[in-house]
Amino acid sequence: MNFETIQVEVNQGVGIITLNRPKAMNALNVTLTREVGEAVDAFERDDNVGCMIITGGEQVFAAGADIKEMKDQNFVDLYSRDFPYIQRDCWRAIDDARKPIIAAVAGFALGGGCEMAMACDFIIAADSAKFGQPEIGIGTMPGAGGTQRLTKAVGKAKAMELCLTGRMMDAEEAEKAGLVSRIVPAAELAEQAFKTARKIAGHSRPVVMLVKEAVNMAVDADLQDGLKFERRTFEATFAFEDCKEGMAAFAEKRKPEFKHC
Ligand code: DAK
Repeated sequence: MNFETIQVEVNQGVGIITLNRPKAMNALNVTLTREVGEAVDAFERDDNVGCMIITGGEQVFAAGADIKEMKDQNFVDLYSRDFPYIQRDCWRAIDDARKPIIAAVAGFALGGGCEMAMACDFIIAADSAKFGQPEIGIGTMPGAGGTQRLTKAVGKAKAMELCLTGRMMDAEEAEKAGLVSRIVPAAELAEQAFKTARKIAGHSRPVVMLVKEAVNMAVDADLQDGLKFERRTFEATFAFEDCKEGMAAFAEKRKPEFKHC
C-alpha cells in the first residue's frame, strides 16, 4: 500500500497506521482521512492482521481537521456533498472494523484527532498526551463524534465543560475520567501499544471479534439486552475449535495454538 499522508506496516499480526504530516501536526486533511479509511479497510481484510494500532508517533497524535483546508467551505457544500466528500472516511472505516483498533496517543489529540482516538476501541496515552475539543475557539463545534463519544466516555459535566470551553485535559485527567485505558511514559508508547496489540492478535480472532461486539453492546444497549447478547456469544464460542484448543491446552499445561476458527 502506497500512501501520501500515513505510513503502514504489519508486524507479528499487528497492522500499524502512523499519521505522517509532521509539519501540520498531523492535521486531518481529506487525503489523510481517506487514506486512514483505506488502510483500516485493508487491514480488516488481511488475514495476517489480528489487531490494529493508529498512532501519530512520538510528538503529536493529530491537531484536528486541517483548518486551512476547511476554512473556505460553505454549508451547502458540506451538507449536500457530505464533508469530507468521500464515500469512505476514517471514521466510517474505524466504526465498521470488527478487528480491535488501539489508539496510541502522544501529544495533542484535538478536535478530529481526539474524535479519531475515541472512535478506536481503546486509547493508550503517553504521559505527554493532551485531549480536547477546541472547535468552539474557531467558531464551530465537534462534527465527528466529539459531543457524543466524549460524553459517553467521561460523563456530561466534563464533556460539556471541555466542548464549551475548548480546554484541554492532560493524560492524568483523561485516565481518571475514563477516556484512556492507561498511561505510559512517552518513550515507551510505541512498544507498549505494540505489546498490547500483539497479545490481542495472538488470541483466537473470532473470539476477539465477539468480545469487541459484546463490550460495544454495553455502550449502546440496555443491561438486559447486553446480558442476553453476552450469554449467547459466550455459548457461541463453544462452536469454535479455538475454544476446545484453549481449554485442552489449559488442562494439559501447555500454550494454546489457536487456528482462528
Ligand atoms: N489545521 C491545519 N494546520 C494546523 C492545525 C490544524 N488543525 N494545527 C496545527 N497546524 C499547523 C500550524 O498552522 C503550524 O503550521 P505553520 O504555521 O508552521 O505552517 C504548525 O501546525 C504548528 O502549529 P503551531 O505553530 O500552532 O504550534 P503550537 O505548538 O503553537 O500550537 C496547537 C499547537 C495544536 C495548540 C495549535 O496548533 C492549535 O490550536 N491548532 C488547532 C487546533 C484545533 O482547533 N483543532 C480543531 C480543528 S476543527 C468531521 C470530521 C472532523 C471534524 C469535523 C467534522 N466530519 C466527518 C463531519 C473535525 C474538526 C476539527 O478538528
